[in-house]
Amino acid sequence: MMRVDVLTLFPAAFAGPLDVSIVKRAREDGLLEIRVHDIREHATDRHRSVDDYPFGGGQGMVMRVDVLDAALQHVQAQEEQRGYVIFLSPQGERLTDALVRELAIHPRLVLVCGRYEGVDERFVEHCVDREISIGDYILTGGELPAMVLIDAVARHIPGALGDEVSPEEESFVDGLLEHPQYTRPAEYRGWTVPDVLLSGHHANIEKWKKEARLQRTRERRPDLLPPGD
Ligand code: 4GX
Repeated sequence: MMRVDVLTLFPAAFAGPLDVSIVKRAREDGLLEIRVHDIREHATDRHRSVDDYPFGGGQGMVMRVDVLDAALQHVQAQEEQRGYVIFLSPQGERLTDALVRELAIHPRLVLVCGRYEGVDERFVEHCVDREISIGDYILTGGELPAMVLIDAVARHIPGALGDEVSPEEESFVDGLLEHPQYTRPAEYRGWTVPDVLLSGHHANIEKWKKEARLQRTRERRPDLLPPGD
C-alpha cells in the first residue's frame, strides 16, 4: 500500500484525472491511497492569507513559510510513518523513468503544489526532501505536475497494472522508444501494414521490432542512445 498526501490551494483540481483508469483501480483495490489537503485551512490571520509580497520587491506573490509548514506538520502527524516530501517546481531536477521508479519504492509521499510566483525558500530548504520538475515549461501551479507524478508512480505499484502488463516490459527499460503498432484491418484506404508483421515468422518480427525501435530513437531521440552508437 502506498499513501500520497497532496497539499494544494486548489483541491478541486484533483477530481477527475485520479478517478479514472489505472489510478482509479489502484485506489479501489487498496493499493494506493490519495488524500488531498487544502493549504488555506492552515492560514491563521482573519483574511486567511497564504501569500505575501516578496522581500526585496519584484513581481507577484510568494507563499508563506509558516502556513506551508503548518499544513505539512498537520499531514505528517496523521501517520506514524513520515512521508517523503516533494515540491513541484521548474527549479527542480527533471522527472525521469529512473526517478519515478525510485519514488515508487517510498511507502508514503507528500506532494506540495505551489501557486503564484513561488514559495518562501526557507520552506524548500528546511521541509522539502526533493524538488522535482516535470519539464521545462511554466504551468500555473504544481497541481498538474503532482497528478503527472502520481500517475507515473502508480503504474509501478505492484499489482496496479493488473496481470497483463509489467512495467518492466515497457519502453525506457532498455532506453529505447517503442516500435510502431498496428491492428486490423490489415488494409484501410490503401494504407497497409508492414508485411513482416502479417508473416507469422516470429524471429523476423522480433528483428523488425528491434530495428524499428533503434531507427525511431536515432531519428527522434538520439539523446537516449549511448554515446557513439
Ligand atoms: N514542473 N510550476 C510551481 C509555482 C512556483 C513558481 C516558482 C516555485 C517557483 C512546474 C513544472 C511548474 C508552475 C509549478 C509554478 N514554484 N512544476 N509553480 N514545469 O511549472 O513542476
